[in-house]
Amino acid sequence: MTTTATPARVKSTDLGDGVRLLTLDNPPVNALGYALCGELVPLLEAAAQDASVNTIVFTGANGMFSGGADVNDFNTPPTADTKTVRSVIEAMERIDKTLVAAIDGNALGGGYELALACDYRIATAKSRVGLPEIKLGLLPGGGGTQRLPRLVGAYEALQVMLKGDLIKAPDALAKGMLDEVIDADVVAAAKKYAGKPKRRLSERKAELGVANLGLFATPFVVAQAHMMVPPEENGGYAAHKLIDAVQAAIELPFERGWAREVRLFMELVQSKPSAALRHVFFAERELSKVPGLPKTEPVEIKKAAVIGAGTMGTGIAIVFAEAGIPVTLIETKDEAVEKSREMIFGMFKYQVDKGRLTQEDAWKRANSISFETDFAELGDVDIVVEAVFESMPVKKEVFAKLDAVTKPEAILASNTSTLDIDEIASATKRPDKVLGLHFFAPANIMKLLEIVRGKETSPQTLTTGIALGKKLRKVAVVSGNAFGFIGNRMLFEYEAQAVQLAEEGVSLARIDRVMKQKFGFAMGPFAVADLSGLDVYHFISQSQHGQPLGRIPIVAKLVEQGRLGQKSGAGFFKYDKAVGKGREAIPDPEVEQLIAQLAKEAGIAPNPNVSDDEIIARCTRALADSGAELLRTGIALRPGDVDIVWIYGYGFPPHHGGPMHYAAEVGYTPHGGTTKTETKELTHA
Ligand code: T1G
Repeated sequence: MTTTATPARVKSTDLGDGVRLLTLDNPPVNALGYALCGELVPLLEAAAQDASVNTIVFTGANGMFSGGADVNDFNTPPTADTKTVRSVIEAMERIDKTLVAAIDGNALGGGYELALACDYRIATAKSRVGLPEIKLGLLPGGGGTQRLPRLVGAYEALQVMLKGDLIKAPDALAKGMLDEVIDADVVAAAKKYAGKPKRRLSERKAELGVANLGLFATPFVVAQAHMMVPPEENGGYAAHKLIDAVQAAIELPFERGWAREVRLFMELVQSKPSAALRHVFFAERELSKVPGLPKTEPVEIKKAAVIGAGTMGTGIAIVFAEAGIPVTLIETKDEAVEKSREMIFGMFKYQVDKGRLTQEDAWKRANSISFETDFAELGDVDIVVEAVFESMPVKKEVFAKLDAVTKPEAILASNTSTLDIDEIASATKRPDKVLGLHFFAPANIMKLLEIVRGKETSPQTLTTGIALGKKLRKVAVVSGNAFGFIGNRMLFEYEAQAVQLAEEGVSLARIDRVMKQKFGFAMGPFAVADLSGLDVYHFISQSQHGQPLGRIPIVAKLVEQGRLGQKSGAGFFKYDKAVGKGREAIPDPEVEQLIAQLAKEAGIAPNPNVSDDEIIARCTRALADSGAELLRTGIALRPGDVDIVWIYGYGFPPHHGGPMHYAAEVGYTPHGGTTKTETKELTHA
């Protein structure tokens, strides 16, 4: 039986003049997995023994240097003889020859740590370097916490590693993270360093890198850093360990600092926050894989249109413009057009002020948004996104008109957040070209996009929606067509549970404080309700045969009193323009009394002394039960999809991994559902 040998993951070639080139070749990102490291260490040892070699150059194939260690490996702890990134870097440290990193593409995590173990680092201008391990709940475990402070100073190193950003080569050069940035063949440029003197960072002392504060420098900088990051139990676990590792780089000899890094890394890699963040990393990359979706080419979107220049419609138009897709905004009311123009130019001016866009690019993008009043102008657009009032008759009228004026292959999308895509599609002769594109407000800021597949949405239309989501730089999740799709369906259950706790006598402020400060949500449930608008909840419960949020009609009562939330100055909480610009939630005794009275009338037994943990359990179980129902009915494809919706759309703390991951982590099995990874064909409830 012929065994096909696995292609080598590291290619070794001699460039002459004593230079050996080692090329990392492990598509798609040259991840430094155990297997690759197992090939690399012997090649390093061979080069070290080879008297004809005086310099080793490292580079990467596949347009990439290396995306770092293979994140999959962290679930299988290495055995004594497994070769890891650390083994590679220790082998490099022992080599008494010149080591040069020739970077073309991304050099991240262990990839950049490999470069740090070299004597010289050269990169092409398009390359990016960085140590993003913090985003996985880890710290650089290949010597990065010890070498980077020795290269750029501890203060700068902390900024780089605590943010975990990918740094463009010119900026990295300015920081001292690279020695040269070129726009030519980086391996040829690296050859020029052949035979140059060794200069290992492990032999240097780490400077603090801030204005000399004398004796108090290190304790002061370390204490400052600890204060700047969230508490360990609330998303800051890895950050505090990272700071400890950098403190060791300042205070201890290299070998002892390295040993401390190894110990702290092992703690983190086995931690729940890191398991959660690694789950999020892979779940996000699964989103675009729809089981059973036939492979088709997406339709090219060269021109778009948005119907309705309200806040959402304008935000959506901005998203298209930022992706370089010209867009026509259809709006009949002059004052709406004026407001929309202001929002557009204000947004692009902000980008220029923040240095994210040049004046010229901002001008080009802003002017790629045109305004029209007549649908007749839409004859050549490739996609239309409808963003008009949330009313089925209004939407069906718009879709009928679009069906008549746009070219037959144009895709017609609705931004509806709750209405039935199939019914909307029935207003057209092209239901195969209709889908939902549910943006989250503000559309040009929020990353989440729900792509809602109707019964007759064709594979090509869905594939185009997914490709468009990527182009618009959104985190796009495919949903089946049912009330509330994924996010809002679960939000309804979550808010209902919060209301039930309030009915039992737990104060709104305490519920919000527990879910925000203790559990880590960006906002508490009642602040969220006030932000979205209680009239929206009231409208939804009316459209669900009047089912109130919770067991008492508190929302209906508040809406009756005109308490619509932040936008009306009062909702579950009060808001005062003089306090926090009218966005700070102020408890209102009137509301607490109204809830108590309604609960008494409904005969609900008071239970005000429920513990914080019980509040967290009840609210997170409501999410998991609802998510499991969406998985069981095929509205959501995978538990990871549900997790991503809630992290990106509703501020669920990423270090808890999302509602489904968190339920599995605490051992809660949702009613009638599952948290296991079961991918299903999308169905249509
Ligand atoms: N390990 C395993 N798989 C990875 C990977 C990694 N590090 N990076 C990417 N992939 C997979 C990804 O799952 C996807 O798989 C495919 O590659 C394309 O990825 C010891 C401990 C490099 C900027 O955090 O930021 O080093 O879906 O869609 O948009 O100190 O991937 O095709 O099956 O993201 O072009 C630190 C993580 C690791 C970088 C490319 N490194 N990766 O972006 O492609 S820990 C990171 C990225 C570490 C050491 C420590 C991005 C990218 P599939 P993609 P992309």
